[in-house]
Amino acid sequence: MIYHLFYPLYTTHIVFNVLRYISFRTISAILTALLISFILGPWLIKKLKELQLGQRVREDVPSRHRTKEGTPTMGGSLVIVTVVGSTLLWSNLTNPYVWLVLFITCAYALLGFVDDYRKIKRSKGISGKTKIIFQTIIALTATGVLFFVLDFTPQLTLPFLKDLHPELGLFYIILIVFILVGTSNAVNLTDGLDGLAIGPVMITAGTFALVTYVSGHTEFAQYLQIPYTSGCGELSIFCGAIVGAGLGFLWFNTYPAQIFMGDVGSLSLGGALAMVAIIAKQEILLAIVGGIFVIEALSVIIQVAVYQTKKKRVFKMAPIHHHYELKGWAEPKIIVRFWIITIILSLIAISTLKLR
Ligand code: 57M
Repeated sequence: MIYHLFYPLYTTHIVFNVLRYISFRTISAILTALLISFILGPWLIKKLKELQLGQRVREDVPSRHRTKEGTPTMGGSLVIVTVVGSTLLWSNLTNPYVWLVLFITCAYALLGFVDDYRKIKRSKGISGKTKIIFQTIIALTATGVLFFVLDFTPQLTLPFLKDLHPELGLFYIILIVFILVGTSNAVNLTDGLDGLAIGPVMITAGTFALVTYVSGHTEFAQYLQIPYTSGCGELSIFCGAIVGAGLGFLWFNTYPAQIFMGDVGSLSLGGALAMVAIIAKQEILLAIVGGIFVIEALSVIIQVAVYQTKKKRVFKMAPIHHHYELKGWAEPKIIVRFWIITIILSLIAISTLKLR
C-alpha cells in the first residue's frame, strides 16, 4: 500500500523514487514486521493467558517438557498477521505471486488455528488424515492457479546442472503438492523446542529473499544461469517480512519460551516457504537450506518404518531433537546447533547458484 500510495509521487519529489527498489522495500518490510511484533507480542501473550489458550503437554514427553505446561500457544497468529501486514504495506499488490503466497500462508494458518483451538478446548485436534486432506486441497488450489492462470512451466531446476531442466509434466504437479504439504508438516514436526523451528524458518526465508531477488532480475538470472521468473523479485519483500516477524517472535519464543507458535504458525510458515521456492523454481535448493526440516521428517519416517518391520527403535525418540534431549543435551544446545547447521546449509545453497 505504501508502494502504491507514495511511489507515484516520485514525479513531484525524487525521494519517493526509493520505493522503486525491492532492496529498500525488503529492508522496510523486515523492520516493520519486527516493530509490529514488538508492539503486539506482549499484548498477545497477556491475552492468550487470559483466554487460557495454553499448551497441553503430552504425558510421554521428555520430562523437562512438563514445566512447559500452560505456556500460551498460537503465537504463530502474531507471526502471520505481521507477515501479511508488512507484505501488504511494502509489496507491489498488482503482482499475482504476492497474492498466491499470501493465499497459501493464510489458508494453512486457518487450518492450523482450528487445530490448535480444538486441541486446547477439546483436548483433541483435527485428525492427521483430515489435516492432510485439507492441506492437499489447498495445495491443489495453489497449483491450479500456477498452471492455469499464471502459465507456469513444469520444469525442474537442478543444482550444479545449468543446462538440464527436465520437463516433468503431470508429475511436476504431484511434486509441487508434495512439496507444499511436506514442508508444512516438516516445519510442524521441527517445532518441538524453544526457537527450534523459527530459527531455520528465518534463515531459509533470508536465503530465499536473495534467491527470489536474483531470479526476478533479468541480468542476475542470466549471469547466474538460473531460471528467470518475471515478478518473482517481489517475493523478496514477503521473505523479508518472514525474517522480521520471525525475529520478533523469537524475542518471546527463545529459551525459556514465553509463547509457542502452534500449528497456526508452523503449518503456514512451512507452506509459505515451499510456495516461494516453487515460484522461484528452486525446489531442490529449499531441500538443501531447509535440511533440518528434511532430517526431522526423515527421522520420524525411519523410526516408524523400522519399528513396524523390526520392532526396534533407531532413535531414542523421533523427531530427532527428542533423541538428543534423551541423550542428555541441554535444550539450548540442540537449538543453537540446529541453527548453525541451517546457516551452513544456507551458505552451501547460495554457493550452488554460482557453481554451475
Ligand atoms: C508437533 N508439537 C510439540 C506447540 C508448537 C507422528 C509423530 C512423530 C508426530 C509428532 C507430533 O505430534 N508432532 C507435531 C510437535 C508440542 O508443541 C506444540 O505444537 C506446536 C507445533 N505444532 O508450537 O504449540 C510440544 O513441543 C514443545 N515445544 C517447545 N517449544 C516450542 O517453541 O518446547 C514446542 C514449541 C510442546 C512443548 O513441549 O508441548 C510436541 O512435541 O508435541 N509426535 C511427536 O513428536 C512425538 N513423537 C513420538 O511419538 N515418536 C514415536 C514415533 C511416533 C515416531 C517414537 O519415537 O517412537 C513426541 N512428542 C512429544 N513428546 N511431545 C513424543 C514425545
